[in-house]
Amino acid sequence: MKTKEAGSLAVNAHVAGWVEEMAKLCRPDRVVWCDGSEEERKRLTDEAVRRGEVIRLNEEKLPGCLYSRSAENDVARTEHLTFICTNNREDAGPTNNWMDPAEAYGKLGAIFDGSMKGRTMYVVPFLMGPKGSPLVKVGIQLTDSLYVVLNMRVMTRMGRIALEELGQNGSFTRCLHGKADLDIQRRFICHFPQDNAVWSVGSAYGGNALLGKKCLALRIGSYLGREQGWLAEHMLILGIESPDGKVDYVTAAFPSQCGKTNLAMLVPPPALKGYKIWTVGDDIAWLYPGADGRLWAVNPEAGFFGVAPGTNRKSNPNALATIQKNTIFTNVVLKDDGTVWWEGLEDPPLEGTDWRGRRWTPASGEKGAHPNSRFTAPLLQCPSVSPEWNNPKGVPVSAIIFGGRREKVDPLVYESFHWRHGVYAGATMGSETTAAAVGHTGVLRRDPMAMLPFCGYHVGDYFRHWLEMGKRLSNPPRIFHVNWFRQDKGGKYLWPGFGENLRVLLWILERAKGKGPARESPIGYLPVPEALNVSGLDVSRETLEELLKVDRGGWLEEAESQTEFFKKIGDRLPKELVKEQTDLVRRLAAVHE
Ligand code: GTP
Ligand code: SPV
Ligand code: MN
Repeated sequence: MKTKEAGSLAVNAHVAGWVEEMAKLCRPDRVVWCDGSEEERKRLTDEAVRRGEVIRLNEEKLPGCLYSRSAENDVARTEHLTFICTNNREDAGPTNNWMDPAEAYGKLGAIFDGSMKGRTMYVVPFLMGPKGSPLVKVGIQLTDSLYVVLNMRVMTRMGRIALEELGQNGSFTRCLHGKADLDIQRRFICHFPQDNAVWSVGSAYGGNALLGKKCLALRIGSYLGREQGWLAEHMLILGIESPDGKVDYVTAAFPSQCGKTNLAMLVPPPALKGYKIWTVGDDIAWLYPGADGRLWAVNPEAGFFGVAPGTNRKSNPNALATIQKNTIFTNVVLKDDGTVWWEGLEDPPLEGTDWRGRRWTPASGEKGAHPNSRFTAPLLQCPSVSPEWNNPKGVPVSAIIFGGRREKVDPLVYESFHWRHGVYAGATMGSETTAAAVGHTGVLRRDPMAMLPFCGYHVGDYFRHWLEMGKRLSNPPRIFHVNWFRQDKGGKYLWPGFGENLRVLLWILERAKGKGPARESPIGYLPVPEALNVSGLDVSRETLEELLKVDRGGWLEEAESQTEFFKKIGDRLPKELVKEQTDLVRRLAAVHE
């Protein structure tokens, strides 16, 4: 086996030793170190095209863009095959799958053993977070997938920059990834927070295989955050510039496929001229208490891994502009002219090749793009990218927004009474499941802070950590809850959503500044209908009232179903949250209809 150290890359002995050890296990024909250069991108792309891992798209219409199709059984995260491997089972908590670390290394080691024979092992050093940030982390991913390398290059700050940050002694997350035979029976995504390591085998799908994202930035990140006094969250970060030129920042946690990318890239409707949205991040936020007593947010990523279906010129013009070049499209329809299509983009082509690689026409009655098909694109290509996106310090947060996909009960927006009540609102979030993970869709589940699949330790300790963080902030952000997905009896969305969501954001900002009319209700503060700017909005007064109603019966049932979830958490559930729930039920009971 030859070890190639690309160009002048200086590698510390620690890194070199680990790579050698892993290469001994996986036995690739070659080891290639990635430096992140433009020359390298061209070379690896050519190689991926030659091997059929990706297809080059129409160079005129989509310059620099690639198309990829996954194995049919490998198109979404597999939560049942994802494990937290702490020494003690209790530390993984009731919401995670747990595996004993020794057993996990053994089991996965056996699958990795010799799995890269005839293949190349790429060494991908990467940074999560802006260079020089107090929170920046180095990871090194080993992988036998060129698709993964090309994606990591877009999603992270990859190559030389990461090895420089690491220097001679720094610590890094050891990320081992292999496709093996893509057999779901031999697929495991294992996290070893106590070793700062991730091993993922048998999948090439984004959340399972791009290990900087959900594995490092959220699961390992949340674990480190608890030890070090910060939070790793499944949140977008955006700036709202008002007509007077002042920019305020908010973060929002919605579960997978529940609108983070769309909100992060919002384009104000014509009636709200003068406002501008700046995108800092669309999926992950690292939050830390600043010396000024405020909460600060950093986006650890450098790209978007966004949901394709439903993205169009009207719903998300900024996303569409972002993905015109240097973008990797996965599991969408490949048109015969070398461009792409998905449900909800525009009128369908007469025919094409679907995500399974079969000839497809709109009349076939089947979806052409997989519901979880995705685009991978550089953050910097987004027309609304914030000038602060790479600021090592991050941006100060004025409001935190939680939200889910709820047909009923949850109103359009409410504000929590205080930090503890806001933590309770986040902790008890419910949302209907989507295609981002394998399993049934549309089933209501508790998804605390949108972190159910991503929290790397005991969820009760996680809630405790949130409560403690609040105490460390002399000027904490206010906490809100939104729901863009309320439906009428016919299944039609009551709220137009997308750009119109700015109307809700503006009320939130007003409230965060201690202004904005609201009425107190048992669940929190709600806008009186006049408090929302609805000029030019096609929503009747009746619908608006429905959206802002507190459904007392529904909320009592909601509290009841939260009890089930709380029971599951056991004695690590902070008492403060139980008290919040008791208080909520008491307030609801006191309302006379
Ligand atoms: P992940 O990348 O899986 O974490 O998803 P995400 O939270 O970034 O969700 P995204 O913005 O990609 O939206 C997912 C789906 O929800 C898409 O089909 C969108 O069209 C739809 N969606 C987003 N925002 C809204 C909204 O305000 N109203 C409605 N009705 N649908 C929305
Ligand atoms: C999600 O599922 O929340 C995503 C996509 O953002 S993945 O990276 O696959 O997790
Ligand atoms: Mn996500």
